[in-house]
Amino acid sequence: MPSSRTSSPPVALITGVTGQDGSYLSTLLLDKGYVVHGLAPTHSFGLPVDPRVTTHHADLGEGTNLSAVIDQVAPAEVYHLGAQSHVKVSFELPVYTAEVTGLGTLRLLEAIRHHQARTGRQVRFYQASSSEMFGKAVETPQTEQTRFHPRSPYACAKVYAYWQTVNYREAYGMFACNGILFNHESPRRGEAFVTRKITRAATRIKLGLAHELRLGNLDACRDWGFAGDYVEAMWLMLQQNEPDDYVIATGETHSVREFLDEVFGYLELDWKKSVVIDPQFNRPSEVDLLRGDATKAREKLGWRPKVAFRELARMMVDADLKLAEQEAVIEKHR
Ligand code: F7E
Repeated sequence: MPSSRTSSPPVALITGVTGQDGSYLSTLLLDKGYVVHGLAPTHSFGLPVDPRVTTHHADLGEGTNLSAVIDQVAPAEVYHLGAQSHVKVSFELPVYTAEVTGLGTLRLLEAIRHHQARTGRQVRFYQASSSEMFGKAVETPQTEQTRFHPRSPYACAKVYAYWQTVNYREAYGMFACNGILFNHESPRRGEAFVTRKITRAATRIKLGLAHELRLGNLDACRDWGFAGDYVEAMWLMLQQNEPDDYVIATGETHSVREFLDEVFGYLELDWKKSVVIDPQFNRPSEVDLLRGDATKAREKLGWRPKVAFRELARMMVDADLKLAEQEAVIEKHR
């Protein structure tokens, strides 16, 4: 495999290391014997980083510091996961989202291109592309061939970053891949995303710590997989002989309502008694239905999702129940 060509351990750099995917990917790479470096913005309030990861504070909004980190770390592989990744927030901060999620990718690609030119060393690049690029999807299921129709400033920024990644591959022969990942969740998912918002609230309701859950559109359908499975696909893409783009998905779609059924049902609760529909959580333009076809990843990477919808929902509930129990103890001693 390319990463183990030399006898010294391979070096990887992960942007967005404090996020859900950064956290799972750090563990995966450390377990494989990599030396892992992570990029975290100075203002990050993300997850704790594994102490074996060397963290660098650099910002995707500024190119000079990215170049300095690339030169210092000299990574064999860069996993670009950093972004302003919340779709609803991108409607409120469209320019910031374009700067970080769109231009941030270009800044990083430029830093890598110059580093390669100076040192003659190849850097393999993974771009966290998103199913949101399909947006108002022209066909279902979506594949690598499906035309993009982005429906948010976030999705537009991701389309830009996708094409820059393809362009650097074609123009400069860079080993650059797009992983078009459909929604992927876990107990480490941020609480502003709908799955985790639901599992946090439902478990708190179960223990009497909360009584209400305010949500937007319950009819939206997503192809939800487990983040731990998806980071493995990222790594596999960078171990191939040729760079390419891959859809990563489960092939199943479920509505937010179905996720509520699953979570509250598992807790033996009726969500209709607690959920309040609140228009403030609606988006100006919604993505109604996403379902991915990961045939190419299965055939070329040998990748398959291991965790199914029900198992994923239950895994998240079990973890959040423990969190809620701790909160209940603190509450009791107040
Ligand atoms: O929303 C609906 C909402 O914010 C899912 C990001 O990781 O995956 C994620 O984007 C659906 C939407 O994820 C609430 O309208 C209803 O239809 O969990 P979400 P997302 O927008 O699909 C893709 C692949 C990415 O790349 C993104 O970075 O749920 N929904 N009520 C709600 N959503 C939220 N957040 N909060 C609600 O109260």
